[in-house]
Parts: sequence; structure tokens; C-alpha cells
Amino acid sequence: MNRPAVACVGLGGNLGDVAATLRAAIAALAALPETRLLRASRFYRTPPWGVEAQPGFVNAAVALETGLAARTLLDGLLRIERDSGRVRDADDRWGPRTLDLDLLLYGAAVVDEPGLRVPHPHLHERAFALIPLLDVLPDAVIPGIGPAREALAGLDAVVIEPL
Ligand code: A4P
Ligand code: MG
Repeated sequence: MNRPAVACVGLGGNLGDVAATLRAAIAALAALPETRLLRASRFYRTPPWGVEAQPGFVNAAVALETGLAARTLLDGLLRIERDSGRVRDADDRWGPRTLDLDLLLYGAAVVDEPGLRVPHPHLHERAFALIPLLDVLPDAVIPGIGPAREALAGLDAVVIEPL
């Protein structure tokens, strides 16, 4: 077993009963091997970032203590996305993916490999990720960038409120 690291995972979705999807995803994260849930953030309603012509999102974050290597943890996130990221829509057909899980931080590690970049390359420019992150880790530092709180202060103000 690796020495445990504190990893932060960002959760988001904008289709279906997102709050229920996120609750199930948090339970699945807490059930990963060698992993313990330290804290879960509030759930926030956030305006769409990037492609703006889409429904608003619900975003959250968790802090985990894990003995899993970053790559193994990411594999777990991708599996949870596949397992829980689909909901039945009104006419009972399987809808599109509704859950995004991003590995935001893995301790102070910097990873830049095919298919895995940590810290998440957009973390410092996304209020929807930084605000929940600061709920679970108020003194979070983004390796190579600086304190998460300072990154957030440098962003344009957006309306992000707890559900
Ligand atoms: N990958 C590499 N590094 C990581 C990491 N640190 N965490 C790879 C997670 N995945 C990582 O991810 C594609 C691949 O990235 C994975 O297979 C993994 O190997 P994806 O999430 O399936 O692809 P994507 O969604 O197209 O990625 P992209 O472009 O990064 O989208 P995001 O970042 O997921 O953003 N607005 C609000 N308000 N809230 C949101 O949550 N989310 C998005 C999507 C856009 N706007 C949003 C939100
Ligand atoms: Mg993603």
C-alpha cells in the first residue's frame, strides 16, 4: 500500500437529478479500496463554463484519504462515471452521461502523463471547481499555481450559491 495521500475530487453534472447522482457518486468514492472520505462540500448551483448554451450545473468536491496511486484512483473515477453517470429520462430511454469526476489534486503531486494531469489543468480558472474545493480544504494549494483562494480571487465574479 502506498503512503496515504489526500486527494480532492470535483464532481459535476447538468442532466437528470444531479444532486442524487452526486450523492451516489460520493458514496461510491467513499467505498473505493484503501480510501476514506474526509469531507464533502456543499452542493452548488453553477452557471455553465466553457460552452454556455447548456443547462446549469451542480458541482461539489470531496477530500479523500487514499492509499491508491493517482492512476488507480483515476481508474476508479472513470468506473464510477460509467456506472452512475446515466439516468433514465422521461420516456424511459437511457440518457446521456450526467456525471463528471475530475481528480483536482493528489497531495502536492504534479503528474503529466498521457490520460492523467494533476493538478487538473483547468482547476485554477474555474470558480465552479475552486469554491467546492475550498469547502473541503480551505488552505488548498495548487502545485505550480499557488493558494486556491488566491486563484479564486483572481477570477471574474460569478453567481455560485449552495443548493
Ligand atoms: N484526465 C486527465 N487528467 C484528468 C484528471 N485530473 N481528472 C483524462 C479527470 N480526468 C483526467 O475526461 C477525459 C479524460 O481526461 C479522461 O478519460 C481522463 O483520462 P472527460 O471528463 O471525460 O472529458 P471532458 O469532460 O471532455 O473533459 P474536459 O474538456 O476537461 O471537460 P471538463 O473539464 O470535465 O469540463 N461548467 C460548470 N459550471 N460546471 C461543470 O462541472 N464541466 C464542464 C466539463 C464544462 N463546464 C462546466 C462543467
Ligand atoms: Mg472531466
